Order: sequence, then C-alpha cells, then structure tokens
Amino acid sequence: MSKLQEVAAAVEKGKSKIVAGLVEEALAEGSSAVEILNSMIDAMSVVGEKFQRNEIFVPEMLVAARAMKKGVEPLKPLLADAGAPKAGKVIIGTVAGDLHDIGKNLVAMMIESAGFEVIDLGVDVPAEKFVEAVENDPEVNIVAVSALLTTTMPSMKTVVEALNASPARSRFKIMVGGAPITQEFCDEIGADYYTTDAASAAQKAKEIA
Ligand code: B1M
Repeated sequence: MSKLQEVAAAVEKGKSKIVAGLVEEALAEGSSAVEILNSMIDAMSVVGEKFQRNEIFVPEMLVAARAMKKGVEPLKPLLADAGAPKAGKVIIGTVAGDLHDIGKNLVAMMIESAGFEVIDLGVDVPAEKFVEAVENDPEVNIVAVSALLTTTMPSMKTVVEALNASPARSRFKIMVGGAPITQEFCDEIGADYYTTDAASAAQKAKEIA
C-alpha cells in the first residue's frame, strides 16, 4: 500500500491519532500537499458511498470527518500562498440546519491562502447572522455560503435573499457552493458565483475581489 493509500485508509477508518503522522510521512516521501488532500477527499467520497449503501452509519462518518480534519492540519501551511497581498475580506459559513464543515473549511483555507482575510461564521448559520456580519463590517467584499444537503438548499436560498435585500449589497459579491449546489441553482436563487471546489472558489474570489 502506498503512503497516499495509507492516508486515505486512515481517514476512511477514522483513525484520527495516526493520520497526521501518515500525512507527514507522505510529504517526506515526496507527495505534494494537493495530492495528499485529494486522497483524503476521495476517502470521504468512499465514506459517503458506504453510508448511502447502509454499510456504515453516522458515527463512522463522524470519526472519518474528525480524521480528515487532523490530516488537513499539517497541510495548511503548505497550501498557503505566503506573501500574497491582502485581496479582501470574506465571510464564510454553512447554512442553517447543516452541520457539514469539512468542505467549507477547505474553501476558507484556500481563500485565506489566496490572500484574503476570512471570517468563519461556522456551521448552522442563520440568514440574519450572515447579514449582520456583512453589514457590520464595511471591509467585507465577498460572502461565501456552503450547503451540503439537498434539504438545506432552501436555507441557502433564504440566506441569498436576505443578503440581496441588504442595503450594503452593492459592496459585496455572493459565492455559493457545496455538493448539491449547481450553477442553475445559483442563478435561480440570485447568488453571483458558483464554484465546484475549494481551489476554484479561491480562484474565483481572486478574480472578483
Ligand atoms: Co453527511 N451527508 N449527513 N455527515 N456526509 C452527506 C453530505 C451525504 C451525501 C452522504 C450520503 O448519503 N452519501 C448525505 C446528503 C444527501 C443529500 O442531501 N442528498 C448526508 C446526510 C444524509 C447526512 C445526515 C442527514 C445523516 C443522518 O443524520 N441521517 C446528517 C445531517 C446532519 C446535518 O448537517 N444537519 C449528516 C451528518 C454528517 C456528519 C456530522 C456525520 C459528517 C459531517 C462532519 C463535518 O463536516 N464536520 C458527515 C459527513 C462526513 C458526510 C460525507 C461522508 C462527507 C462530507 C465531506 O466532508 N466531504 C458526505 C458524503 C460525501 O460528500 N461524499 C455526507 C469532503 C469535502 C471535502 O467535500 O463537503 O463536498 P464537500 O466540499 C467540497 C465541495 O462541495 C466544495 O468544495 C469542497 C472542497 O473541494 N464546496 C464549496 C463546499 N462548500 C463550498 C462553498 C463554495 C464553493 C465550493 O463557495 C462558497
């Protein structure tokens, strides 16, 4: 088994205690931070597929998520684009009713790495909190909204509608993303930009800031 496969297996099995060490070893063996990150993202997809087939349940998903978080830690400084000029200020959060934060955290990390200051509102964030955060900070130029469940897509719509009604609307752009989100849905709810993954979200943020 290659080191990358060992990292993926550790995430899949939720082995939080060993995953960071394996990531360090993979780096020492020459794997890039992006390769290692992708192996962990693939592992989470496998976890999701097993959950869908009822082969594993929520507790197993949770431990896999914890393991992935541990594995991402040593990669953070390597993915950071040190010395990039301050590109702007971004508010990010996962919508109300949704507790998934791995993807949102990766998006936050990549956007931060692209030179932005990031204010992370966390998970299960109601629309009012997004609005309050952007209205209270005139430096914010992007609001990034994540949703991972089809059942929380309506919450994303609520957030975007509330942001669109804000008197501060002209000074910020709204970016949306997450597994069930599409360009069509982005257009339908009146958000500005949809991106599929953390790297393209950071790229888009740089383009529009
Ligand atoms: Co949940 N879960 N989960 N879960 N979970 C999914 C999403 C699911 C697809 C699993 C499945 O059935 N195959 C399914 C959703 C089905 C659907 O809606 N159609 C599901 C379900 C059903 C549930 C529960 C309802 C289960 C239950 O209780 N019966 C429950 C809901 C809880 C809630 O939120 N209210 C639940 C709970 C959980 C845990 C808490 C156990 C845990 C989350 C832990 C955590 O995040 N801290 C969990 C996990 C781990 C998953 C899976 C396995 C992995 C998610 C993940 O982290 N992926 C997931 C299956 C899967 O995704 N394959 C699943 C890795 C991550 C890097 O990818 O989050 O997609 P992702 O982020 C990507 C892109 O989406 C994008 O960039 C990221 C990185 O490239 N992106 C953006 C994300 N946000 C973006 C924002 C942007 C741009 C891009 O711009 C602003």
